[in-house]
Amino acid sequence: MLDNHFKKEKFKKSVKENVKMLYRKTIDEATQEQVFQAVSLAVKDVIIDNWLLTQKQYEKDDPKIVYYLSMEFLMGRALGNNLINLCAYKEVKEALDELGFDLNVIEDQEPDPALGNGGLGRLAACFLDSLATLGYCAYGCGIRYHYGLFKQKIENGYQVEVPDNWLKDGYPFELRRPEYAKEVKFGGYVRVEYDPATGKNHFIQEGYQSVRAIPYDMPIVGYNNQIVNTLRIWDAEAVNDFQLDLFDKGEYHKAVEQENLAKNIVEVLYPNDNHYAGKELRLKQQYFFISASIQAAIEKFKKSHSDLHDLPKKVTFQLNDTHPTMTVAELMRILVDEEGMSWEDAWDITTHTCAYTNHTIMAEALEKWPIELFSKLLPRVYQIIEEINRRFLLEIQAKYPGDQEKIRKMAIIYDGQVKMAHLAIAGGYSVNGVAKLHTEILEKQELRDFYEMYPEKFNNKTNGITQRRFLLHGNPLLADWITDHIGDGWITSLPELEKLKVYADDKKAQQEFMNIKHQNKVRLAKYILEHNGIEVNPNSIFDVQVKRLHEYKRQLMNILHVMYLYNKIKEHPEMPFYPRTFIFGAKAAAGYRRAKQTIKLINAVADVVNNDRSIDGKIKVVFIENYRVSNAEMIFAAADVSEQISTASKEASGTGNMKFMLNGAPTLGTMDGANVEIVEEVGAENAFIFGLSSDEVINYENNGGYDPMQYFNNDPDIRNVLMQLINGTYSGGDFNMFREIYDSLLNTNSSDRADTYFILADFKSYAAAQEKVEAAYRDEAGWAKMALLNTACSGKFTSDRTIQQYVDEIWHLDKVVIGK
Ligand code: 26Y
Repeated sequence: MLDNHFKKEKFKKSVKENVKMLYRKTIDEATQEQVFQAVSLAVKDVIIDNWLLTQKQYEKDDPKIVYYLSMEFLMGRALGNNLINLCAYKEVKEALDELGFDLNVIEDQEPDPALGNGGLGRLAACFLDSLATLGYCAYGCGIRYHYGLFKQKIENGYQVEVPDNWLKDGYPFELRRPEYAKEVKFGGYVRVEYDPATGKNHFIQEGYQSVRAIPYDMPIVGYNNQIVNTLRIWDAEAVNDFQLDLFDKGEYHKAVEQENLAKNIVEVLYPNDNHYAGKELRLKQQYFFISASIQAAIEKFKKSHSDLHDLPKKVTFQLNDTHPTMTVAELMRILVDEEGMSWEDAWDITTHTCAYTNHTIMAEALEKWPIELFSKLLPRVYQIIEEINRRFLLEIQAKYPGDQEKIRKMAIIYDGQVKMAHLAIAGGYSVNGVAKLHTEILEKQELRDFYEMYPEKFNNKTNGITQRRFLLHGNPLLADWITDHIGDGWITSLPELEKLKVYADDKKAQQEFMNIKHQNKVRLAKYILEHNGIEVNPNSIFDVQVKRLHEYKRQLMNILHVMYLYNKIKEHPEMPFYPRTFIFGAKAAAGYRRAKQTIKLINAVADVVNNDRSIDGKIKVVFIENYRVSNAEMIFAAADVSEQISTASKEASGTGNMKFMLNGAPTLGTMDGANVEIVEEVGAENAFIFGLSSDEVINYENNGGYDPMQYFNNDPDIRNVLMQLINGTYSGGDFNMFREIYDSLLNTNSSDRADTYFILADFKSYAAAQEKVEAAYRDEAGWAKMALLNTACSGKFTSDRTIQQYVDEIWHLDKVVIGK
C-alpha cells in the first residue's frame, strides 16, 4: 500500500515545512537530530489520521477490549518500525536521499525507548505489534518512566550505569492527554460509615496523599491495515495546584510531600530482571498505574454500556506477570465501594475479567510484600485482599478439610506477607506459562497445588516475536531475498517461510543465503570497530550470546569455555581451529554483584586473548557495550551461532532464541524453555543440544547429590580453567579479582549449594557441542542448509501465532477491519 501521504514530493515538502516551523531553519541548515524530529512529525501526521479512523471503527463495532497491563514495555525505536508497518519505508528512504539525508542515520538519532528490562518487556512490545496487525482492539497500559533502563558504559572492563534521559529532546511519538487524568490515592486510613437506609457499610479513605496520573498515548501501528492502537503510559503530577487549600490550612509540609510523591513515582524503571527487591517505591508504582488504568477502563466501559455485569463480555485485563496483580483488588474496590455492588457479584465479574501470565519459576523473582508496608500504603486495598484471602481459605478448607499444609502453601496472606502470584491465580480465570516445558513445570512443580485445585485455569501460550521488526526491519537483505523467492506473505503469515525448504539443497540459494549473512557480519564488524575499537574478522564464526546478565543464563560457562579453548590453542598451536568471534552483550542489574564480576571477567579475558599475537587471531572476544533493542536487530542478523545455554528448567521461554533462528542462526543450547520447541520444529540435526535435562536438574535440586568438586578433582581441563580465576592469569596478577566467582563454583560457604547452576556438570558436554559446531561450520554446504532450514522452520515463533492463541483460548476478542 503506497499511502498518498508518502508520495515523495509531498513528503519532502512536509519535512521541509516541519524543519522551518520547529527550528526556523532551512533543511540544509538542520542537524540530523532536527531532521529526525521533522521526519517523525511528518510520519506522525499520517499515523494520526489512521488513529482517528481506528477510533471511529472501534466506536462503531464495540469490540471486546484487552488491556495488556505491564510494568514494562521495551519498545525500541519507533520511526523505522512505523515506516515499515505503514509500508512506506522505501519511499521515505528515497525521499530523504533526495534531500541529502540517509534514513539509517536519521533513525539513529532516535533514543531507544527502553521502558523495560528484557524478555518480559520486549514480549509486551511484540504483542502490541501483533495485536494491531491482526486487528484486535488492545491497549497497552504502563508507566512513563522519565528514565528508562540505564545506558551501559564499560570502563576498565567494569559496567558503569549512566542515566537514560530519553525524553530530553522531546519524544515525537507520544501525545499528552491531560483531559483523561485520574487521581490515585495513597496512605491515610479507612473510616467505616454505616448507612441505616441501605444497611450497608461505606468505606471511606481519609487523610491520604494523592497524585494525578496523566496519560501519554503512543501509537501502535498495525502492518498495512490502517489500524493504530494505543500504548497508554501514565505520568505523575502533583495535585497541589487544585489543592491550594492545603497551603491555606497551613499544611505546607503535606503539600510538599505530595509534590515529592509525584516526582518520585515515575522517575525511574527498576533495573532488576527476574529479581524481587521489595521496595516501597516499586509498590507505589504498581498501584499508581493500575489504579489509573482500571479507573480509565471502567469509565470507558460505562460510556457505552449500562450494566457492569457485562464487563467480562467486553473487557479482559491481562496481567504481565504478578507486577500488575493489584488489578484484582482495585477492580473489587471500584465495583464494591464506588459502584455499590455486592461482594459476590463483584468477585464474579473480577474473576472472569482478569487473567495472569507467569514468566518465571525462579524463587527470587516471586513478589511477596510485607503486610506492614502494604497496609500502610494501601489501607483499603489491603482490607479487600484480606477479605479475598478469608474467602479463599474457606474454599480451600471446603475442598481439603483439615489440611493445614494446603493453607500454609496456598494462602494469599501468610507469614506476614502478601503473595502476589496466589492473588493473581485466585482472582483470575486463566493462568498461563510461556512455553510448553515451562507450563508443565508450573503444573507439576511450582504451582502444583493450584493446578490441582483449578486445572481448568491453566494453559500454555508459547511466546513469539514480531518478524516485522526482527527480520523486515532488522535484516532487509534477507527480507528481500525471501520475498524474491516465496513472495511477501510471510510478513503477516510467518509459517509461509516453510516454502523456503525447497531451497535447502539448492547451491545457488545456499550461496546467496550465506552471502547475505556475510554482508550482515560486515555491517556488525563495522559497528564493533566504531563502538568498541575491536577489529573482528567477518570470515570467523560469529558465536553470540546477547541477553540480560544472570547466573542462570550462564554467560560464565560461555567465558570459561573460551578460557578452555584458549588454553588448548596455546598448548597445541598446530591444532586445526576455525577462527571464532565470541560476542557478548548483556546488562547486569545495578546491584547484582556476581553478574557485574562476570562482565569484568569477560572483558578481562577479551583483553588477554585479543592481544595475544601468538594465537593468530583465532579467537576474538567482544563485549558489545549497551546492548539494547536497536543494536540487537543488527546483531541477530549477523549471528552464526545462537547461544541459549541456561540451566535446564530455569529459562521460562526465551525469545532471543527465536530471533536468532528467524535470522538463520542454529541454536547451541540446553533443552530449556522454548529451545525444546525450536528443536521440535527444525529437527535435532539442525541444532546443537547438550547438558542436563530439566528433570535431572530438578531431581538434583529436590534430592541433592550434586558435587561440583568431583569435576574439579577429576578433570584437569576444568581444574586448569578454574585455577586461572585465582592465579592472576586474567587479572594482571591480582589473585582476588575473580575469587568470588571461583568460590561460587566450588565452595559451600553459605546455605547455597556450590555451583547453583550446574556449570561444571554441563561444561564438558558444552565443549563437545562446541566442537560439533566447528565441524559443522567447516562443511560449507551443510552449514548453509542448516542455517536456511532454521529460517524456514521458524514460522511457529511469530507473536502473531501467540496472540491468535491468546485470542482464541483466553481473550475471545472480535476482529476489526477498517472501513467495514
Ligand atoms: C522486580 C521483579 C519482581 C521482576 C522484574 C522483572 C521480576 C521479573 C522480571 C522479568 C522477568 C522476565 O523478563 N522474564 C522473562 O520473560 C520472557 C518472556 O516471557 C521469557 O522469555 C524469559 O524466559 C523470562 O526470563
